[in-house]
Amino acid sequence: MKLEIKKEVLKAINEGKGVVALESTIISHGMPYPENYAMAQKVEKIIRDEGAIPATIAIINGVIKVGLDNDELLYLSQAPNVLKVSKRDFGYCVSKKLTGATTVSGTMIVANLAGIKVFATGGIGGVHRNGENTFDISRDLEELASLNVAVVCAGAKSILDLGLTLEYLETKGVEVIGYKTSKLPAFFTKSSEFNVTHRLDSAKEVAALLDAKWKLIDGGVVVANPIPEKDSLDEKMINKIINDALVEAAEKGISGKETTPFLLAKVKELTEGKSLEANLALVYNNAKVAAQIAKELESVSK
Ligand code: PSU
Ligand code: MN
Repeated sequence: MKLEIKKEVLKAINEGKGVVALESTIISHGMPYPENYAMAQKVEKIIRDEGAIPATIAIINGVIKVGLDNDELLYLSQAPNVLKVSKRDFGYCVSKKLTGATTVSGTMIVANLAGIKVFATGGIGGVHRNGENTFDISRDLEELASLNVAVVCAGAKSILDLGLTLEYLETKGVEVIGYKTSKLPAFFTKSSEFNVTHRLDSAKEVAALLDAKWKLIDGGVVVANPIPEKDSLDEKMINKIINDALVEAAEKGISGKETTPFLLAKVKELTEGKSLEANLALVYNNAKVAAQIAKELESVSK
């Protein structure tokens, strides 16, 4: 695949400076305009404030971009019919010269080709509830299985089956690190009933783990960073809303790649915007930790 890497990003990669990849499905499908545009700019600023370089990844008119300028961010935030691009969509999107927003899996593929090791997002995809029957398992988990990219996220939403998601990640050999926690965060809430594989308490330790792992074996790492306490939502309220959203999705026969965007939009609607605020807070928190890890990696891998 041919990539167009923004100048400052390429320079940072070549000099071994900290770079943080950012996905774009969260912009096009995860949040409404104008909040999505403000979010996309603010995460980049947070990363810069930590001394690292942000690289938002997307496909603009068929060109795979690593690092977007402000006009491109704005375009992606407003453009109708932006394609949601996971691994299976690259050929179509590029050959038809379409605009596409990369999911966690799509972003990992591009980040890996560009040589970016750290990636910040909100939540990863996973095994959907009833996935044992529908086979609805996000491609995100396959890319985590094989690519040397660390994904800093707030765990996964309980629109998914978190237990099955962890089992799948274990089968695929993905280390799921709790950042200052032993419990898997559940996106809107700080924890779930599930344990992570290992807990680490600093960006330095995470960087050391990545370095040690990648000297031996290939594969992704999940850095599960809980939403800050003050921003987390009430667990009972959010669980009820997620259940209602799941019932509605089943009634409407939503399936395939529409499932996750449908559930996200429904949760947002039913929480009257509270979920959006929480979503923003956790993304900013993840960007900060990802930038710190990227900075620590600068010294560790020399
Ligand atoms: N979960 C969220 N917010 C998101 C997504 C997931 O809480 O924006 C997006 C990410 O881009 C993720 C994708 O990679 O949805 C997963 O989609 P699917 O379940 O269709 O694989
Ligand atoms: Mn799916």
